[in-house]
Parts: sequence; C-alpha cells; structure tokens
Amino acid sequence: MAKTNSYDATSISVLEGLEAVRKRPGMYIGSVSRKGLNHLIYEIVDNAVDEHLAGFCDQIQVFLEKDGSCTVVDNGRGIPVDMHEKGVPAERLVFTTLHAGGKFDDSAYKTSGGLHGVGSSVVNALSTYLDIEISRGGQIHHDRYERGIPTEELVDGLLPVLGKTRTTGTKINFLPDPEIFEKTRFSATEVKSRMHETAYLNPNLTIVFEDRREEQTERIEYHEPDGIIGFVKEMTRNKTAVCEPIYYKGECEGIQVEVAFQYTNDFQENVLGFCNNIYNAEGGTHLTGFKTVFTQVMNSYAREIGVLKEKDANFTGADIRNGMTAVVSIKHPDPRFEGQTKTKLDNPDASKATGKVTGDEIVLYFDRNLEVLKNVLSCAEKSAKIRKTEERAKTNLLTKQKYSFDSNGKLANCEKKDPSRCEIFIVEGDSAGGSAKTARDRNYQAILPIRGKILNVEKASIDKVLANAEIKTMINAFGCGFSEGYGNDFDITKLRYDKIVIMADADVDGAHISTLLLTLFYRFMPELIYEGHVYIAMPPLYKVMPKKGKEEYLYDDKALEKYRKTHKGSFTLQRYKGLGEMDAQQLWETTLNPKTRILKRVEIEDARMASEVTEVLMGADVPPRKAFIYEHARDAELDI
Ligand code: TSJ
Repeated sequence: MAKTNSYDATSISVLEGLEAVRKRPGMYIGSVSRKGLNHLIYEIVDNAVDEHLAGFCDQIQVFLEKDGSCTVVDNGRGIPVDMHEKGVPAERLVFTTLHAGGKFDDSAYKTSGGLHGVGSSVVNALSTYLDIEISRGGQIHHDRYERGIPTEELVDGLLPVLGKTRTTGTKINFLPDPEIFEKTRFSATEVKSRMHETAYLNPNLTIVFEDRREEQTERIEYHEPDGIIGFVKEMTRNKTAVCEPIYYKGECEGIQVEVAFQYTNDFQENVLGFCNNIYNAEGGTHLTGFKTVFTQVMNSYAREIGVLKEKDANFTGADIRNGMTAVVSIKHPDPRFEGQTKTKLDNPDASKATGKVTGDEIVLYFDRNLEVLKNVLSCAEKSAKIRKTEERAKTNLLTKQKYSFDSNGKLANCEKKDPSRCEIFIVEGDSAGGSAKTARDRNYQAILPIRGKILNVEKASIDKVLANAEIKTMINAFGCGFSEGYGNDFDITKLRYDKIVIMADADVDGAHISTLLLTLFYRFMPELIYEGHVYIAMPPLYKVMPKKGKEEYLYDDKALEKYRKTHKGSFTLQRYKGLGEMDAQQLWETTLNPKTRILKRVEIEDARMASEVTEVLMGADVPPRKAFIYEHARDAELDI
C-alpha cells in the first residue's frame, strides 16, 4: 500500500509540473513560434553534447523525419535506467521532472550551461509523443510518453527490454504537439546552422544532420577540428582578411577562456559570446571583460607606436572592433543569465576572467607581431574617421528631416494610429501603388509606392543611402530611426506599424526588389526582421474560373498542376504578369485583405546567421539570391 501511495504522490506532482509547462510553454522555451519549435531540438541535442563534454560520446545524429518528428541519437553511455530512490527508473525522472538536470550529477554537468540539461522534460511535455531507446549494459531499453505521460508498463519497476546490443547510446524520437505550436515544421536552415555552430564549439565531436522530409534526403556531417578558429574563418570567408585569425586560451579562477578573432576590411563588428557552448544572444559579462581590456591595450599600443598623438582622444571601443569578427567562448561552473530572453551572461567573475586572459595573451601576441598590430590599428584609424563623418551626416539628416513625415509626398498613410493594428505596404510601381491606395482599408493600411530599383545599400556609402528619397521616406514612415555601425539610434518601440509588407511582382525583378528592401532593413533596421515585423506579400500567379463553381486564385505552378488534375471540366485561366494588372478589387482579395491574403514572414534567427544571409543577399551571382527567397518561401509562415 505504502508503495502505491508514494508512487501516486510522485505522479501527481509530475502531472502538475507537465501541466504548468503545457499551460505556459513560452515560459519554458521562449515562444511557440518556429523559433520555439526548433528550440526543442536544441534542448535534446544539448544533453548529448553534455555527454560529449563528459568524455563519453563523439557522435550525434539529428534526423528530421518525414512524419514531422525529429530523431536524435548519440553514442554515449546511455541514460541510466536503474531504479531510482523514488521507485521509478532514473530515465523517467529525466523526462518528467522539471530541472532534473543536476539530479544524478557528475563532473560533466558542472560545466554544462544555464538552461540546458534541464529541458528534456519540457520537450516531453510539449510533444505528442516521445519515444526512447537506451542501449546500455548490453540491452536496449524502451520507454515512451504521450504529452509527457508515460505509456510504457514497467516490469518490476524497470523499463521493458527490446533486445540485446553490443553498443551504448541514447536515441530519442519526438513529435512536437500541434496543440501547442503555431508551426510544426522544423526549419532545416536554422537547425543546420545551430548544429554547425555546435560542431565548431566542440572540435572533437561529429554531428550528422539528415533532412529526410523531401524525396531526396539531405545529409551533412559537421566536424570542425579547428574549433572556434574555424568558426571565425567561416564567418569571414567572403571578406578580405586583414590578418590571419588570432587565437588564445587561458584559465582564471576555475573559468576557462578561449578566444579567436580576425580582422577584415568590411567595417563591421561581429563579436559572439558563448558560455558552456550556449550562444549568448544578449552578450554579457564575458564580452564586456574582453572588450574593455582589448580597448585599453590597443589604445596604449596606439600611443606607444605613435598612431595616436598626445592631443588625440582615445579610439572608442567600437573604432577598435570595427572589422573584427570574434568568438569568445568560456566554460563556467555556475553560469547565471539575465536579460529579456535569459541569454545575457551575468557572472561578474566571467568579466574578470576574459579580461585577465585577454590582457595577458594579446600582449604576448602583438609584441611579436608588429605588422599585424599596425594593420589592426589602421582599421581603427579608418573607423574613427568614418565615425566622425557619419556623425556629421546623421546630424544633418535628423535636423533637416525632423518635421517632414513624408519627404516626397507619396505615402498614403492610414487614419488610425494604433501601431499594433497598422500595416504599411511597400508597393513596387506607381500603377500597382495606385490600385493599392484605392483598394486598401484606409483605417489601418498605409501604402508607400516605390519606383524601380532602390539603391543597393550594401554597396553604397551611408551618405548616399540617406540621400535616397525613397529610403528616407521609409525610415521616416516607420518612425524608429536607424542604426548603423556606431551608436544605435534605432528604437523599435516607436514603430508605427505592426506589419511591414513588401509587395512586389512574382517575377525575377520583383524578387530583386524584395532582396534590396530586405538588405536595407537588415543593415539599418535589423530588429524589424528579428522581431518578425517584415513580411512579403504573395500575389497569386493565376486566377481560374470554372464554368460551374467558384473562381480561385493559385499561387504557384504546383497549385495549377493540382488544379488541372482535380478539375476535369473546362475553365478559364488568367495569368497575372504583375500586380499592375490587377484591379483594386482583385488586389484587395489577393494581397490586402487579412482574411484572404497570403503573407510570408521573413525570418532570420539572429546575428549568427548574418554572414550567411548577407552573403546570399549581396553576393554577385543571382542563383543564390533566388535560393534565399525560395527557401524562406517554403518555410513560409502563412498568415491566412
Ligand atoms: F541523444 C539525445 F540527444 F537524444 C539525448 C541524449 C537526449 C537526452 C535527454 C539525454 C541524452 C544522454 C544522456 N546521452 N547520454 C546521457 N548520459 C547520461 O545521462 C549519463 C550516463 C551515465 C552516467 C553515469 O554516471 O554512469 C551519468 C549520466 C548523466
């Protein structure tokens, strides 16, 4: 009897825990958008990475399955399956107890980071099912859960055995619950990028990725024996290097510090922080320590070799980091995180450690490599010069533009001011712009027609960009300013529209215009994209009108093919060459009316994907650009 009671007590608290997770999934995984969905995979994989860090696993496989589920396999020791003090197999505790990460602790978990190692039960609670095979002690043990609740009968308190094995490891297959997630299709692009990054941070690990969802399986093996040096090289791959990557590592008060950085001549700063292999999107103390000491050391070198004269002011930190791509990776025994998304490292001793190691090591390097030092300092000099010019350009723009909301008079603004409901459509061409102005809901929809090709901002200098009338109108209309290189005047809370919709023809020119606009947003207002405010309208390619039945819009050739197969009778087919061909009513139905239109949201997870995106957007050859637009179109968020 007593045993039954204690078991009941455990299962009740487990149920309560899981229910809490299902009620407020956002609290545990950040969001229920695709970002949260992909996060499920990372939560699981991070456990296998811990097993690698403990020294028992050198391969992890990640499969995106045809049925929408994900399988993760490692060749570690296998999660312990023996009976735990609470009368259930240890494995059950891992998947049903919130924060079970440290329960049967060993040294590996001490280096494992903040949120991870604790998330398996969260993934379990948010999955339609989660199926586990553990190879350990010569046997394959099986367990299964549905929405977090175990469905497998225990045999004398132990997991059923599927068979014998000579290997060890853990295999997990789970299907995210569509009751929880807005989107249930994992983004291959994002998962690959994260797996690649994990491989860079763990040079002795191999990660195999397979996307089995399409007819042809895509398989990639990530193995990066050069570690974070390779990571930096990858990020600078398409830039002109000013020096070879510089690498150092050290230890301070039990915190391991590892840094790689390289300078290129592209005048951008890209410094990424990781703690215990977890990316810190909001940065934190490890980066502060690195940056502060780096700035101090470089300024004193600049005075020593006469790049700065006595009367000159010091370079700013941003001057010195311009052109720098860096990875700062630390291992901390007890990391704490703060910030909006709990991704900002907060431990003061991390700042001390990166500062100390950086101070010791870069002096050793630059004392022996004076040429590199001079090159890096000349980057800082150029940056300081550009900064001063830009400061002047910006002051001019802001004083001139302050009172003119629409500098060239083409914006048809909406009447209501509630930013959470307002939308702005940026429409290619005057004729489509005209129809859109007639068709729109004037209360909430603003229309801004733009002509032809806007400036390619990646190539143009900032003064030219800001002199462009259409770009000025856009910046003014959005209301949140812009950020560029130094100083950040961008304030997303001032955004006047919840949705910024790019409306271009469904042809190559249209795709080009979308790309130019995305480049503009990405360079000057990246938060618009990160926060999911930028959309691309998907105007239909065809309208079909059957003799009997309802007319329909079709959005691609596949849809037309399907329509042909399912509608044997005769029908009239109209092909739209461009938005300009639609009348106001058609434009309303297909691209403006929130009830019937199709929009795709532009998604870039964060700055880590930046180099890839910039490269694809800006690269000289056309095919990769199309790939970008298409890839994201396939993973599109359909807003119907
Ligand atoms: F494979 C995977 F990614 F799906 C996955 C692997 C998912 C989860 C939730 C865990 C693991 C995992 C856990 N792989 N390996 C381990 N290892 C342990 O949990 C383990 C094994 C042995 C011992 C021991 O002291 O003998 C201790 C631990 C923590």
